[in-house]
Amino acid sequence: MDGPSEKKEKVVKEKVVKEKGATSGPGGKKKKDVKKETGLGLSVKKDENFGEWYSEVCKHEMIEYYDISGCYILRPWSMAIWEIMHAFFDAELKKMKVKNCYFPLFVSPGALERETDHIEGFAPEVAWVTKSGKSDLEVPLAIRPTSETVMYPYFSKWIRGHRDLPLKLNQWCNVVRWEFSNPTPFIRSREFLWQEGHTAFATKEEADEEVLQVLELYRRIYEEYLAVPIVKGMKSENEKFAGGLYTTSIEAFIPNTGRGVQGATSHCLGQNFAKMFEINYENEKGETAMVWQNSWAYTTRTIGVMIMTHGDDKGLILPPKIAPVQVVVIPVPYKDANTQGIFDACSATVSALSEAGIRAEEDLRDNYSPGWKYSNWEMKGVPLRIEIGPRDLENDQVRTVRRDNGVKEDIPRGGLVEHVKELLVKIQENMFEVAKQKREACVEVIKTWDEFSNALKEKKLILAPWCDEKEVEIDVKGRTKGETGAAKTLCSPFDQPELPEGTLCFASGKPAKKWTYWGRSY
Ligand code: 87F
Repeated sequence: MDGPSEKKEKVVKEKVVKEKGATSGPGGKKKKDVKKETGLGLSVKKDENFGEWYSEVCKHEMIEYYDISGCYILRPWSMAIWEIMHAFFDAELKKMKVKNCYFPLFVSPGALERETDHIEGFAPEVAWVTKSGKSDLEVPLAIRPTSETVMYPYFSKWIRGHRDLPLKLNQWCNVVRWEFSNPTPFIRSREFLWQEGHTAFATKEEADEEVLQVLELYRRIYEEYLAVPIVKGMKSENEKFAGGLYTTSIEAFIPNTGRGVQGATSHCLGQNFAKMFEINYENEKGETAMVWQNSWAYTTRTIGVMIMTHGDDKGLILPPKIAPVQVVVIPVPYKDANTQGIFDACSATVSALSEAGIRAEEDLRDNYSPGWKYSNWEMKGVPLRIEIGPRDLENDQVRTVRRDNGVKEDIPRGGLVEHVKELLVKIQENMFEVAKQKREACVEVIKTWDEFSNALKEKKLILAPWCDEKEVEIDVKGRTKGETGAAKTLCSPFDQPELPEGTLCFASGKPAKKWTYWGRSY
């Protein structure tokens, strides 16, 4: 259903002239560059050069690279995805009676150093402001890498009696961690957006319950919204947040690179911070008691995991539930056709869909051919395209084209809204199922060191019986160190397969205590 080809050619030329004027001096552009600038297709395939593929997909309206390494501009298309996740999660937090707040960006050295144990390992990543204008600041200020040391002095001030508990706060903000390893848009950036929840309870039981309640919300973001399958589990001693008691996480897996990726974490901090920051209260018996605390976060990394999971050689594929535009309606006029009639049918379709709560948009631009528009919206990942041409107008129908599997259907215009609703649900489910099957195909259950080494070479998500000893994990890390990073534990899944009596640890030969996922990771 492409439009006339001369028109497409003309558009290509116009775009190139514009770009040339804006970005380069005299002299022609190479053919590949022309292709890129027009937005028609990617220059590399996902399976051939994953890194370059990912960067090209991100650069298509999600991200703009910035002149500071590791910092990226989130363009409206990715910001809109973040906002949809924000709306879901924020509403859930309100149901849990968590209150939003905002603490300052800057941390005084005194506050930061008050808690040395957990900060120690992270110190090289803390960015500092040392000057205002040309003069040195009297006291340099840290930029928050996380807000424990910012918030907890005030928890100590605000919590006095048992009636002040539980205290459940959340903030949506940016944080800065001056990473040195390989920056990647969304996945590892020096500044990123997140929500950080910090809560305090009278009892450990309440804290334990909330850890899992929040982890379940994180699972829902990944599985129900982003259509990314995850594993819920417990972090090892070596991988948990050092300042806390235990860390739970959800873990995703990227088949193309064979790497695990931590999707979000929910920590029980125990009473460690309460001790350091003197967060005490008077209990019902009039005695002084210490609070139990949790903290939990998910970040804009979610978007990167989703892109990596679903994208294909045509670009992004967005699950309907997080797509800023769920349906794009494109007119396909021919020279002698009733162009106005087609345009009106497009607008009427968008109105009907919008009224039903579907995020729909029309693309009536007259300086792009239908074919160019198809590619452009495919690249942006819009889950469903509706085409309306002269024949469709005549037959009172539209053509739907699914982004996830390319399936085309001609649908009568009566009943379209219901049909589109169903299609969006099907696309969402199919994307999750396909992603799950791809991940399942990567899981390898191993019993011995040799099997482990081979599975690692084959980029598998490894499930292994383990003795759960910190030294053994450190040893495995040492033995697998290479250019692509060492293997480590991802998590011990809550959903444990049976561990027969006498099963031995794959790495130490000691009795195994649990099944644990291992792999290289982001
Ligand atoms: C980098 C620099 C300084 C991670 C850091 O996961 C400090 C830190 O404390 C740091 N990188 N962390 C751990 C963050 C733990 C915790 N904070 C609240 C969370 C959830 C949200």
